[in-house]
Amino acid sequence: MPLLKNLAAILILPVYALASQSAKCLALQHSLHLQNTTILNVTYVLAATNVSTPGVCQSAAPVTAAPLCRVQFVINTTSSSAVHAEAWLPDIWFGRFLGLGNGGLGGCIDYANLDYGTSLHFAAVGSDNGHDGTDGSQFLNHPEVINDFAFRAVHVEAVIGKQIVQTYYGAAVAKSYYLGCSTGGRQGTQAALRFPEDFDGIVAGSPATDFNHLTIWQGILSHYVGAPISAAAPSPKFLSPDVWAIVSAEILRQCDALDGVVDGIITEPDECDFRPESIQCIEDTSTNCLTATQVETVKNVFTPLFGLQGELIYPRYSPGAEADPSQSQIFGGEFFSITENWGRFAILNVTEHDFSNFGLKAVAFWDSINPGGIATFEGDLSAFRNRGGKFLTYHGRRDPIISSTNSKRMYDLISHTLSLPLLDDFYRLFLIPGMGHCAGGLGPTSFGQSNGLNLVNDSSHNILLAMVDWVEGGIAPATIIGSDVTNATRTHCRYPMRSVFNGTVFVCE
Ligand SMILES: *[C@@H]1O[C@H](CO)[C@@H](O)[C@H](O)[C@H]1NC(C)=O
Ligand SMILES: *[C@@H]1O[C@H](CO)[C@@H](O)[C@H](O)[C@H]1NC(C)=O
Ligand SMILES: *[C@@H]1O[C@H](CO)[C@@H](O)[C@H](O)[C@H]1NC(C)=O
Ligand SMILES: *[C@@H]1O[C@H](CO)[C@@H](O)[C@H](O)[C@H]1NC(C)=O
Ligand SMILES: *[C@@H]1O[C@H](CO)[C@@H](O)[C@H](O)[C@H]1NC(C)=O
Ligand SMILES: *[C@@H]1O[C@H](CO)[C@@H](O)[C@H](O)[C@H]1NC(C)=O
Ligand SMILES: *[C@@H]1O[C@H](CO)[C@@H](O)[C@H](O)[C@H]1NC(C)=O
Ligand SMILES: *[C@@H]1O[C@H](CO)[C@@H](O)[C@H](O)[C@H]1NC(C)=O
Ligand SMILES: [Ca+2]
Repeated sequence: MPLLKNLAAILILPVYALASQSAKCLALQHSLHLQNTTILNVTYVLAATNVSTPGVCQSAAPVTAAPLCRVQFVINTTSSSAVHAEAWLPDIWFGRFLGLGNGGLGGCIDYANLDYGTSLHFAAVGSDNGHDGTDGSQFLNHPEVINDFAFRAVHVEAVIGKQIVQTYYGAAVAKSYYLGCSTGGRQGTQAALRFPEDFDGIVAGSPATDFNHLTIWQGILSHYVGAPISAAAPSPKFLSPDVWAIVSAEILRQCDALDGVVDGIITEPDECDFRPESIQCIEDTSTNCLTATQVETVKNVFTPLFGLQGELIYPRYSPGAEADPSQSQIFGGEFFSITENWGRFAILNVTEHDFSNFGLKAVAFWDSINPGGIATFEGDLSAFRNRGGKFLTYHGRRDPIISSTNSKRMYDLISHTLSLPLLDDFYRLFLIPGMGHCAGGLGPTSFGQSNGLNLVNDSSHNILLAMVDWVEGGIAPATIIGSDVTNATRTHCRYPMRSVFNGTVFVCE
């Protein structure tokens, strides 16, 4: 990586000066005077260890990239809201800032990627997204806590984080990056839309964009299988894991070979026109088949969600994604928890609510409230593009929580809004066949999108390093190569190119 080496030569700190570095770190406790901000603790982490962590999310986190300076702080965003955050500042710093996102409705500092970012010599900052915990209970009657979650936490993390970095190293941040997935993907998109100056390069995966519609769709999917299911009165709409396995086998029988390779991966699920009638029981006594009611459930799941006026609310669930174990979050029999939490605590402002009649009526109502402007479904990225910002996004085609088809829809919205047929000069979407939600799944799906997933440390295989090359060297990634634990690889394509089997390997056309 020539770029990394060049920057290193300029900005590397003298590692022999550990004692003075430690003193410089600890001095931050008193030397930092930042708007609305209280420094809670400063520690110099001398060698790889596990540090204890505040809050309810986890109790400890590994630090592998020591020595580094750990700064814990809180930013009062208003008189009724605050963002807790940590800056991890490695001794060997390449001049880069890395802001991190969150997941679900949390509330949890992304310690894994603080470790990842610092291991690549970024000064990394992560926040609790304005509340402590894994759910949305703290949104109740706290609109400013919702605002932190919807758009503000990542912004103050960038503004205050960069000031801490500058004070510590005595040099301004050279380039600023963002990394996040799922809710983190939505946060990165929101940053580009609302705070285009905050980041030079944004890596925003599997984004929860069009958030209100996404959560409504997830809730309606739960209803398709009869959720909430009670043991006393099981719903005939419900599919047990065994029955889902019959569905998945039939989906592969009908669609696996469409891409030319029978490998369990459906490269383009939007081309899979799945017909569940073939597995409907012929007689009530049949086994290894679905009842007519279950066939109806399955058809509903794999149909896009249309509104009361026939308008598209959200794309369909991807055939193949139902085989990912995390599908049980939506199809396991409970009403989807994020929809329930968001509905109760941010939309309706109640502690209890019966969601058994939840349906399309929610669309107009949730759209009208759109707490904190959470929707994140606008196409005007002109300010971000004009200031030279670069955006990389990716989405697993076997994502069991957020449909990857929505990332195509987002691309098309931006393309339409900016009147650009291709967004290649600043925005690239990589579709990842076989990948589940943010990572894992089937096939070579590791490409540096998160800690532990960069099996090969170079920019052709690592999307964060690819972003560095784009921002600092003007070299945009044409493809991204995924790896798996056996070091098998697959070249992933950017939309609207397609991944096509040429008789030997998949190539992008
Ligand atoms: C990746 O390579 C860079 C130099 O090219 C090196 O500084 C860094 O430590 C490597 N990171 C990992 C995780 O191997
Ligand atoms: C932040 O708010 C807390 C609670 O209201 C208050 O005690 C603290 O002084 C505030 N800190 C700053 C820096 O404004
Ligand atoms: C600051 O961090 C150190 C090291 O983790 C810990 O021992 C100490 O209790 C912390 N202090 C506060 C005020 O949290
Ligand atoms: C951190 O904790 C993990 C899990 O308990 C352990 O495997 C690892 O060795 C620890 N790392 C260090 C450096 O102590
Ligand atoms: C500090 O708080 C005030 C309002 O409480 C806000 O207007 C201002 O933007 C905040 N500054 C930062 C850096 O967050
Ligand atoms: C719930 O509270 C939010 C502010 O937190 C407000 O925008 C919304 O209108 C309220 N919902 C209802 C149903 O009143
Ligand atoms: C994969 O490649 C890495 C880096 O070249 C190597 O360290 C590792 O042993 C390889 N793993 C396998 C299973 O071959
Ligand atoms: C398929 O693509 C690979 C990689 O570009 C190339 O090496 C190979 O020759 C191609 N095979 C055919 C049959 O075109
Ligand atoms: Ca296939």
